Amino acid sequence: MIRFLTAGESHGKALTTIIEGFPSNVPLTEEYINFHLKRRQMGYGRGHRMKIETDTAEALSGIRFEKTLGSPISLLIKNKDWENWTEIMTSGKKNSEVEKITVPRPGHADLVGVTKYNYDDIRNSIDRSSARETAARVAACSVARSFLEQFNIFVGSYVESIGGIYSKVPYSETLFNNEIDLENFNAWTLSQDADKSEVRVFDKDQEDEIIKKIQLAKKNGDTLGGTFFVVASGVPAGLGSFMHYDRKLNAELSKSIMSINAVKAVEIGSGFFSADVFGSESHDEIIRSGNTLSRKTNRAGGIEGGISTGLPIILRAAMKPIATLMSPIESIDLKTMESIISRRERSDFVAVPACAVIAESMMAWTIAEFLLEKFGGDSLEETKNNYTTYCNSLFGRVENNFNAAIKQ
Ligand code: EPS
Repeated sequence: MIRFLTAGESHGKALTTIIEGFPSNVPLTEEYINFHLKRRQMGYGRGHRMKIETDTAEALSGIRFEKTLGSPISLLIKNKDWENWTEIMTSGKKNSEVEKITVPRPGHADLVGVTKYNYDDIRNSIDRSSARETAARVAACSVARSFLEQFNIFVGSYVESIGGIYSKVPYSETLFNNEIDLENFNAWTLSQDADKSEVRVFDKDQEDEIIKKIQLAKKNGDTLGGTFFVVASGVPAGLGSFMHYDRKLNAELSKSIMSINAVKAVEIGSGFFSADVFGSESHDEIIRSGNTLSRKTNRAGGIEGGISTGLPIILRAAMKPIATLMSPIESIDLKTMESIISRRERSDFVAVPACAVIAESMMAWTIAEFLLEKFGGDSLEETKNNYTTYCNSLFGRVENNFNAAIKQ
């Protein structure tokens, strides 16, 4: 029902996105989009490019008087760096002085790109496969975020580890054990806290250790990856389905996070841990909480049978180290087919904090997709009516269908 496309090369004129399918009357401003774009640019260990750019989206269509029109929304993010690349990235004639890149960086999309697209210059691979494209995604997904906020659905994230440095007090336990005030929990507060740290962690000692490790990586011309959590609160029970593989919320969420550059693993709830323990230690006991049904714990990460349970959605992902190394490793020069030390290219040393922000955006998009699939609507008001009717009858339905004799 909703979709977006992005276009743009990292060192081209601009990035653009077209977003289609959102109902009318969703509040949306350029400031709101730019706020999230700015968050994507932050984090200790980013490269020089982030000093050049101040990513801002210009709304070209689909928004009037700070509300969506229901028409396609198009956004433009200009690349300030373009002025330094006009010769190299021109859509016009090639200047014979522009050198071809012939040495692929291990771990990047350079070699697979030239092989698949029959390029004679690795620059063609580099520029579209660059994580710069995620700026357009964050802009596009801001529409989904703003839409979800109308339903009290919030998404937040924090970094769990960088370079193998974890906190001694893992916050994820609080989430899995439901040690939060579920009624009032707002996942955005996780981001608000995380954003106070240069590496988006909650633990000051861990932050210090991580920064030291990033400094070491920089000194050695090396890079680091890490893990992060993305959490959504306020998601009603009943999004997704077990009826078919591509209707499962967990499957689609994994796909959207896996689509982010350098993400190599995604886990829902206590994922890999649950593979090591007894069922009795893994599953969440069902309890009555007031007039609703809930779970004692949330190891399932808010999804059972591909359907949201009404508890926070908890997703964890791993990002591999950035592939561009300032002390490069071995590769092959495609011009000579001889072994050679790979080439340098300006890049980040660490981008895990930014990756978590991008993952928030992608999670928001996927949840918005499922919400709209379930509740439909051409205007925000229509979607809200459908949503409210459903939510009001949600738990009454179980009681009625099973003739529950409720002991007060
Ligand atoms: C990025 C822009 C890029 C890189 C980084 C992310 O800018 P440039 O290539 O001009 O330095 O800093 O891209 C990668 C890490 C990558 O591997 O492609 C951005 O806007 O996020």
